Amino acid sequence: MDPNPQEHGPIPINWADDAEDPGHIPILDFSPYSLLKGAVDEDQLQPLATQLVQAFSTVGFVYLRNHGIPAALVSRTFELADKFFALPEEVKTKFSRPADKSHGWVCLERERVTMERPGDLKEAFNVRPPHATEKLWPNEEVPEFQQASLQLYDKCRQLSLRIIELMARGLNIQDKAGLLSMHSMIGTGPNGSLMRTLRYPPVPEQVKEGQIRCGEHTDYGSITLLFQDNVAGLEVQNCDGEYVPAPPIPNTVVVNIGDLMQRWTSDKLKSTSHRVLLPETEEGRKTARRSIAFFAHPNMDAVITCLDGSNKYPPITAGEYLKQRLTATYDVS
Ligand SMILES: O=C(O)CCC(=O)C(=O)O
Repeated sequence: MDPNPQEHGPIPINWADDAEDPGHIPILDFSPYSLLKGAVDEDQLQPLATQLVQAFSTVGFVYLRNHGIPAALVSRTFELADKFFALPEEVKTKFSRPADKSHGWVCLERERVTMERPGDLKEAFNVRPPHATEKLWPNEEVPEFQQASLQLYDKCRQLSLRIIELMARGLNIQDKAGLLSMHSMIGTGPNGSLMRTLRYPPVPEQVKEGQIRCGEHTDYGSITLLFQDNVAGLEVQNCDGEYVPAPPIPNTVVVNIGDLMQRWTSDKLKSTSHRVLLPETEEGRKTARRSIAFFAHPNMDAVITCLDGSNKYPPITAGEYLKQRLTATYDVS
């Protein structure tokens, strides 16, 4: 495997031009490349790769079944995150995300993912192993949270790499190993990949004008994995630009393309806008919603150069791109 493929110029790519607009979010069976699968049957991977690229080049989102991340680990992480979020504000503050790091607690309304709206009605606990010091884990208050979070982070890392590998196959990228090696430091080194447990509390009596649970946005990186609890709310823009529900489907993970991957593939794969509105019913407004998102990013020093050699976008390092996007999200004053 070439450790620095980005130094060797664009990776050749042959685009398939026959993708159809499915008009909804496809649900794909990932069992041929499940994390639980011992021996992989290569013949079964190509159809899955084609379906993935078809979905990502149209709606930009898929649901995957049979992905191999244990449901029990996801539920356990949700439960432990609930315990953390239930702690008093002054305790959670001890674990606040430092300004120069991505790991730690992010309080309600701290993030504004769209400039047109006030801060989101959500709180989050970010997990970014290279930025996590022991002091930033609530090990006394919620003893197993760190272990479960790190286990889930690693499963998400493994699944993301399998998805990226299949995308490279589906796109006919010759140097598939090169694309993968640009994600080699997820969780271990200079790489912006982040997992976050999210909690959208019951909607307060007073909300600011235009305030919702998570404003319209696209994700920044390569791909995102999203586990939803059983409370609806996620909406995804369809090919006509309308937001349509992406409801929770048990034992699936939602996967979508991020902006950097769209740029990398010269807009072949779509980074689609999504949001979480406030529930309309009184019952819904009293109910909290939870999700866990894993944002897979390339290594910070990976130079993102259009894979088709088109130079549609100038090369940029993943690190510089992430810095620009994070500054826009957090500098809300
Ligand atoms: O909670 C959700 O369903 C969506 C979260 C999301 O889009 C994000 O955190 O970027």
